[in-house]
Amino acid sequence: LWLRNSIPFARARVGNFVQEPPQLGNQYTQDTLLRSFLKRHVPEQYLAEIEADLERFGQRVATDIYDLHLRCERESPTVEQTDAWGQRVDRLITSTAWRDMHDIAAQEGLIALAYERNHGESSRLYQITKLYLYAPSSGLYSCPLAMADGAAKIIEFMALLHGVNVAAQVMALLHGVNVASRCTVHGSPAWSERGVTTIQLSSPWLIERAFSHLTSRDPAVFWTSGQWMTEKRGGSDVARGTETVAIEQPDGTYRLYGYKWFSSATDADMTFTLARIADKEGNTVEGTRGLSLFYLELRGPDGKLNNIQIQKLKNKLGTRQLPTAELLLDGSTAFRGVVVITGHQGVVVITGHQGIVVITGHQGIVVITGHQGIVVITGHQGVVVITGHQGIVVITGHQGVVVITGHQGIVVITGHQGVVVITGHQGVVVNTGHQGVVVITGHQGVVVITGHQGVVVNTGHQGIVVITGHQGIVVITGHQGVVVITGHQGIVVITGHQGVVVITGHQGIVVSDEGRGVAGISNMLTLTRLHNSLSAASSMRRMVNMARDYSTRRSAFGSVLKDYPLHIQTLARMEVETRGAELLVLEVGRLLGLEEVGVATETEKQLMRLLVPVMKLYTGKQAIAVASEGLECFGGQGFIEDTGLPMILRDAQVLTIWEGTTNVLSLDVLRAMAKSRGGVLKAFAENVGTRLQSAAGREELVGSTNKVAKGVEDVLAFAAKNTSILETAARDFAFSIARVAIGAMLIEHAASGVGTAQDVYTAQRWCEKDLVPVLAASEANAYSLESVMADRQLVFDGYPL
Ligand code: UCC
Ligand code: FAD
Repeated sequence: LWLRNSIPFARARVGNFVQEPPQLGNQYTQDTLLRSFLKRHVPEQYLAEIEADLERFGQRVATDIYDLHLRCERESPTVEQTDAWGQRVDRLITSTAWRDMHDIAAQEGLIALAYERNHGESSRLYQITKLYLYAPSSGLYSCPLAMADGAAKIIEFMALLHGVNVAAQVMALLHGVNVASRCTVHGSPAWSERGVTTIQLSSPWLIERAFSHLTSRDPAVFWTSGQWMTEKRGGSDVARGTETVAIEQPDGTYRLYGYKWFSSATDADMTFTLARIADKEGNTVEGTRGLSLFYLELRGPDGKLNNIQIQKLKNKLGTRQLPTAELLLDGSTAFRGVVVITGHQGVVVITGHQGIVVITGHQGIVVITGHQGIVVITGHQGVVVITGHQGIVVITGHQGVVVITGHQGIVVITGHQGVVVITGHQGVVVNTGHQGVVVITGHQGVVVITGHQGVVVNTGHQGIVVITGHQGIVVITGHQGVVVITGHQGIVVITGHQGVVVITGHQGIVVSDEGRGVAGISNMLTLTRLHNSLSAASSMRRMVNMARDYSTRRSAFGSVLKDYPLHIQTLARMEVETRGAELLVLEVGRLLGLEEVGVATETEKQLMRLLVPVMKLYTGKQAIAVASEGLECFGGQGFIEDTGLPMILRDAQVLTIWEGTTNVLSLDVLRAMAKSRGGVLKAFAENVGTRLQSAAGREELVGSTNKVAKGVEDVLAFAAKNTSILETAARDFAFSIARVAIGAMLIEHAASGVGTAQDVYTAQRWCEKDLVPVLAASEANAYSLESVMADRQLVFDGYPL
């Protein structure tokens, strides 16, 4: 008996020692670089509020959100293709944890923050920082959020084009004069003083009411987006890979037929995708010129898929939390034009539009005439007049007067507290059953009227909006003035406006003109690549934080790990990599924020075009290396799935593949150089110079500064001298830009008012690297024709080619 009780390994007893697991602390307060970066860049007026939110959120991502994160991996999605009776249903089953992530994303404003612009030029940085904290605890919900952000960006982007003054047009419209004529006169001071914003746009494509959903903070309203580019033939080379065809329908919509080989957002509400428009004979244009961009919603109001079949969910190395599927598009309805107007206080007049109109939270007058499509108006307080309409009208939560005449379609009016007049309809009227005038007053319920031909007018506003001949998307939010849009064929997004906006006769830059699909989706790529990089940097940060904590809890050979200089050196090297990636991502996020509020310089815009692919390709590689090294810091436990650690490495592996592989992004760097005729490199050199200049006189940084200065010279000289081999050298060249750029940023940060001794040390360590690997490889003759041939022979040695 004595023996049985005293031996700790008998029966159910497995020994007394239990290793303390690593603990997650507050992910914001523990991140000194993140805090000092914000302190350096966020104006005083916003800093305290942002910091308080991040500190609260930094705790959440280490506690309740982290628990959901682990559950998302354990309860990965499945698909039920048929019901019990064999009926094809393609039901995607996701975990409650995954769906909770959706709600949290909305409530925390993880997309909204960037578009509300409540924090000026720091709005985007604030959002990026919050996402940075969130990503490693997101159960990969960061992925649908990336695409939602990219989709919102596509829509918003359309607002930045040419200036057009239209004072005369505004007055003409106000006085009922024909407004269809074009006007491209630039702004007169009189109107500028009154806050006139003029925008000229184009692009003959329809879209939907996505923007307000994508940027909502209400979980019931918030949408995520997909991004369907990859098909079986190719994901990098979409120009040759895309086989999906789009067939135009008599109502102006399109039906898409194709096979999307990877869809990581099968539970998304909407998506942007590429297809080739077939002409009447069924012919399509090959190559990139044949690709157009389409908007589609995945499910109808009944929840049924939009003629989409989920063929299967992919069996993946990582990202198992994500419902990545192969999708058959079998006549999915897609659109090429949408008008979205939210939070407006004025008059809206929309005429001759062919698409979808969504107006929410409006306080004013809306007039829509000659429209052929769908109109949705919610939360309106004013007058709505719809005439000559051929489609569907839905009006909810209205408090005012609605007049609908000559309509041939469906009208649904709910929650109305005012007067509704519907005249001249030629169809079915539910609730009234007449064929003449319908007047409904003091109604507080639902009115459904079908088969009419109508229009919409609203009052109670503080201004005027007129939109005519539109074929695209218009989003106007927070407006207090006059907006006139005529002859539009594209997307317009106007937010936080307090003046006059006139958009007229635009046919300039296009997001999705026929054949401009790749250029159209490139805005989305910029955003998703930024998200990819912030996920890379933050997964490195998470790994380092966990390994650092573990080093204080784990003992070996008689000491805790933290007391072994060799182990600390390993952690320190990981920390330097992490800080480099983190700073690069924060800088690009900051630059994007400047661009979005219109204060970025031309140099900064050029720099961003260069740094986005560089950042994406470089941080992806770093993330894999740090995740791998990090797992080793936990010894055998790092290999055990239940710890939640191996998933960091498995998920990091995708960061270099999706959103463009390393080589493809290296080639994108060359594309950016070619398109800007070297402008991006010039901007890069100028920017590095400015950063280094800020460290002038800092003795301890002189060595590092000299190395980076030499590095930028070498990069420029290499590009100038080696144009013929640049493609072969593209990867090393892009790595060189990344290392030099990060070096300059680390030096600048160390030398700034917030820099610490650790920042100086990080900069020094970083600059000890080979900053320009392309030079060493070139000196070793790596890009010569002989080497290319030798590489080929080596690779295929023993292989029957
Ligand atoms: O993988 C995907 C989703 C994964 C899940 C989401 C993860 C988000 C992060 C989450 C973190 C947890 S979606 C699939 C992503 N696929 C790609 O990234 C495709 C990679 N391949 C490329 O990037 C290629 O370089 C292509 C597709 C862009 C090449 O197409 P083309 O048509 O052959 O290229 P062109 O002819 O050179 O360019 C066509 C136009 C040009 O405009 P113009 O004619 O005005 O000069 C280009 O300048 O597109 C323009 N363009 C760009 N513009 C091309 N790339 C860009 C760019 N990056 N920025 C601006
Ligand atoms: P390929 O183009 O076949 O590339 C193979 C190799 O060739 C790569 O190493 C590449 O770098 C190299 N290569 C290609 N061209 C060149 C060249 N010119 N010079 C030198 N090297 C070259 N796609 C979507 O559209 N939507 C999604 O939601 C989505 N989700 C995904 C989820 C996961 C988990 C994964 C793994 C992928 C997803 N993808 C998605 C697809 C992804 O974007 C593509 O796989 C990726 O862009 C690469 O394309 P590919 O598979 O055709 O590779």
